[in-house]
Amino acid sequence: MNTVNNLMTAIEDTGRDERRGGYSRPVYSSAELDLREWFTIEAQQRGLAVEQDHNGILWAWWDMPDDGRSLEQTRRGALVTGSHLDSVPGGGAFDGPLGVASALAAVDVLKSREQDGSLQRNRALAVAVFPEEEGSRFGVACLGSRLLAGAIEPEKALSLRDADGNTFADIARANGLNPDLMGRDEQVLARIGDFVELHVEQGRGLNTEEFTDHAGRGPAVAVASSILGHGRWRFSISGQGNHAGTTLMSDRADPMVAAAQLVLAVRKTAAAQSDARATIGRVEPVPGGTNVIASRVDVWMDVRHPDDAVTAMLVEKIHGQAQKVAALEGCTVQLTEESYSGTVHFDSALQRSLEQSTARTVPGAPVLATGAGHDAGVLAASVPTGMLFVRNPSGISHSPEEYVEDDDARLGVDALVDALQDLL
Ligand code: HGY
Ligand code: MN
Ligand code: MN
Repeated sequence: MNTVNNLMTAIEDTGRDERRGGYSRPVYSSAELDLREWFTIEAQQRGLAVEQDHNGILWAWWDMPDDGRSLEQTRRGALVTGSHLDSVPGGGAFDGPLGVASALAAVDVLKSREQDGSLQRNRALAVAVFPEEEGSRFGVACLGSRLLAGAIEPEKALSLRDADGNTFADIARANGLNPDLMGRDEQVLARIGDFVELHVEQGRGLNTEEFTDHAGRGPAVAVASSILGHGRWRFSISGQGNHAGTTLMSDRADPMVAAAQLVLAVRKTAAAQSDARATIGRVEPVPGGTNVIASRVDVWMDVRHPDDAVTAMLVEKIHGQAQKVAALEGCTVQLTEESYSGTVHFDSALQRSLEQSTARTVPGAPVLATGAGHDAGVLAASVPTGMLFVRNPSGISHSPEEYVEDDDARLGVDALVDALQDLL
């Protein structure tokens, strides 16, 4: 059977982005569909029963031996692990797929332990793959888990559009889903007793001096404690589209100028607020011609802070600054909140279990908060969830430079196996 490194090698050419570098695997793109196919085959080769639910989430079931109960009864309160396969544009190889590959590799070990009698299972296990975790195609992060948990109205989700104007409803339908059946799914939620997601660490929490041993490398695995509250907002700045050559500098209402000042204001405001993070990573001028003064510029902002009230205050402050710089340029600005997830503290009992099992496998494994959002964060409102992080030497993520060393990936699987065994 494949180890986690073989599994990751098998998909290392899927969805490569020659222009940006790294990988671009938007949900329901050919690249992500190829990864779904890879997952389905690998899971079926392990004897797992693969199903897709109404929200497009894949579930690979390691069911219990037949004991007279119905299949549905044996699946209630199951142990679930897994992650996502979609990526940000030009993303790294590990964000998402490492959790899925590690779950498959963990099933190999757990199955062999059941065979040799060192594992007595009390419940079913499932490996889940959540669609649109990054929100890169339809703009809302964790769209699949939000639909499952009822954290987004199906109508809003179905009307989301991608850059080509396709609605999520159309794309879901084209991929065999029935939009009318999407939304909170009590039956699927009842099957999740605990959800444990392994994920590449997306910061330097495992590489600071504090955790570095004599070999200059800290422990390879950490247990998650919380997820920073985070949201996405869109500023639409409108001015007067015009000719770059015939329009005098004194005759302009150029939204690009206001957008540039907004970017600087966001950096300044967030840098002045401890623990805050605010980013503008996407600016789209309309029409976007070199010899054209834009008529409109859309600017997307990502703001995060442990205290939801502070996040709201920061957004308000930046909104005021946007209105000011827009007015100075003879432009107008409209602000739209696209998504928001409050700060999440993981289930304390599950976190303790993960700490105990991880202490056996990776002594000194720390407990880390994360600034990155995850499906485990969205599901935390409905079921107990927890996370394990695997060392990323540079801490860089959402970038082609995201990296996990083979040995650390294997240690991550060892930690996941022990964590799942304790919970099974
Ligand atoms: O944006 C995030 O934090 C996550 O990677 N979706
Ligand atoms: Mn990500
Ligand atoms: Mn991720």
